[in-house]
Amino acid sequence: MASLVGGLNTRLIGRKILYYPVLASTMDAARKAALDGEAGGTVIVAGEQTQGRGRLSRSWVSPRGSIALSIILYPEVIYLPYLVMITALAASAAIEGAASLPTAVKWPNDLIVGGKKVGGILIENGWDGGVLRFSIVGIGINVDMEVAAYPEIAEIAASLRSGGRDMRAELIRQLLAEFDRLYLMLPAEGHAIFEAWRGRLTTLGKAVTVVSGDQAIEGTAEAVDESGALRVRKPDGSSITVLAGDVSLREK
Ligand code: BT5
Repeated sequence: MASLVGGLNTRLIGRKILYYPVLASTMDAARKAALDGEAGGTVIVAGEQTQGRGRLSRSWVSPRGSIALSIILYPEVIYLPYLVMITALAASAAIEGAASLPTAVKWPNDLIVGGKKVGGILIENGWDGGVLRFSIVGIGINVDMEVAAYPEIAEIAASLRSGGRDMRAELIRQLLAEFDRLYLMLPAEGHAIFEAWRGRLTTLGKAVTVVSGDQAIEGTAEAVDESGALRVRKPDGSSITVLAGDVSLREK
């Protein structure tokens, strides 16, 4: 992991990086570490995950070579809406920097290259009564993954290609550096972060289907607000506001 830490000159994020060749999920390892009082900004990296997960108990394909990491944070509650925005901005900038590929963000948490999903973001918070104890920010990015080998995602996913160099380390370095920079701008610069995130979204103006449980609602993605929620205008003129944790979105 020395090559990962080398050159990383951050103030908070990645001051400590713990690398595990195999984990069930970096989310669980990070949660346990947070409960044990691990320092804020510590990053848990897995060489591969055997039970990587997405939102709503979906599974995340996370073989060797891909990026799977979780960042332990102890944020103020008012920071929470910005975490997914910061993560999306940092990850997309890092993909553009390390892989030289234009990267978009599909609301709420998909990293998109060439119209396909190359990465995803998962944020889990630890609450104690009404008190926020910690947040775990998880990021998965496909590197040198043979997407066709995984039928369940073959149609929707894509992978970055390292071309023999250590792209994974470079990408993680850039991601953590940018995350550090943005996170330390909170709370004062929250609005600027929101504006930058909104500018990266491919979703706005598109026809979408919002899927929640067995319900599917069609409409046009109209706007996002600073809480991160998406407003969808339905054909009858009424609108609904949906929160990131709860729904899937299909863009047409
Ligand atoms: C996400 O969930 O996109 C969040 C993924 C977060 C993964 C990271 S890896 C490090 C940390 N540790 C973990 O255990 N998780 C985090 P969601 O929006 O629910 O999307 C999940 C859906 O994406 C699945 O149902 C599949 O359709 C698809 N999918 C699964 N694996 C994929 C992959 N490797 N690439 C692209 N799409 C994938």
